[in-house]
Amino acid sequence: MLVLSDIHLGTYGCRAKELVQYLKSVKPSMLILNGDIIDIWQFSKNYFPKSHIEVLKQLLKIAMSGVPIYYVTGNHDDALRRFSGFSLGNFHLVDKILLELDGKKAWFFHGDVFDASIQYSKWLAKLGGYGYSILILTNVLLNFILSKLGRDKMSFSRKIKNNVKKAVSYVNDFELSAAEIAIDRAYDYVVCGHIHNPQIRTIRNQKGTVTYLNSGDWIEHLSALEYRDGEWKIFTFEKEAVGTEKQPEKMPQYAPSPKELVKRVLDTSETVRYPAFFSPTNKK
Ligand SMILES: [Mn+2]
Repeated sequence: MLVLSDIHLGTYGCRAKELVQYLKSVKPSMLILNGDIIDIWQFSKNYFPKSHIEVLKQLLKIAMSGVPIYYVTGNHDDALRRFSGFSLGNFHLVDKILLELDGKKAWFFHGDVFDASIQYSKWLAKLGGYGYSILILTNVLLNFILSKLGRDKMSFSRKIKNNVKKAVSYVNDFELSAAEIAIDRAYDYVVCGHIHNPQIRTIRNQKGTVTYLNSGDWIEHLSALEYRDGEWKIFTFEKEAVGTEKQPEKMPQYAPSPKELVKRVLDTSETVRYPAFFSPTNKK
């Protein structure tokens, strides 16, 4: 079984080429996509390069081969949540999975349910790479106004630094929250994504023990969770092996020119026959 999360297709940070290489190298018996696969928040129709389409192609290939796929919704693809429960063949769209895994109970969900400050981070995330410069500019402007009003200056960046300190404890709080509920419910494994922090860790409290797992992400850690013969393992892509490309990829040309479209529509070189594949007389 393979667990992937936080791929963030459609964003500049997504390391799609490496992921394609990884997907080509594995043959999972089951695939769990644990949220934030296609980044619908930050999705821009101006950025969806070939390698991102290739990721979708590889996922489709796995689906077509009959492997059960569970797409667990995350906060960056929360637009899909209104379709939760949708199934098509071996593909299932869900908000969580309870899985019996070699006699043990495993609980999979993305993890943004713990994120109380989600609205704030959503706002910051949308600003993306420009976020910091916009922040500084706003700060300069604000301090100008404050000084005109004869009031004290404020520092946004100090506030952000404090937030980074908080972020460290946030990861720990997240892991403990997930583990605590999982222990209460007597699960053996709790598997999340969301915080971009690959992890396999045993967490204990007065009530019991659970194994907390996180599949990490494909922006920074290039990681996945692999389960085989009762054993969990974190896979990490060797970045050195591929050579990182800094240059943004060229976009494929989607839309044909009007002239090209006319040529395509009038083209007679291919004919589709009906009935072709589904007629019993055509069966060998
Ligand atoms: Mn997330």
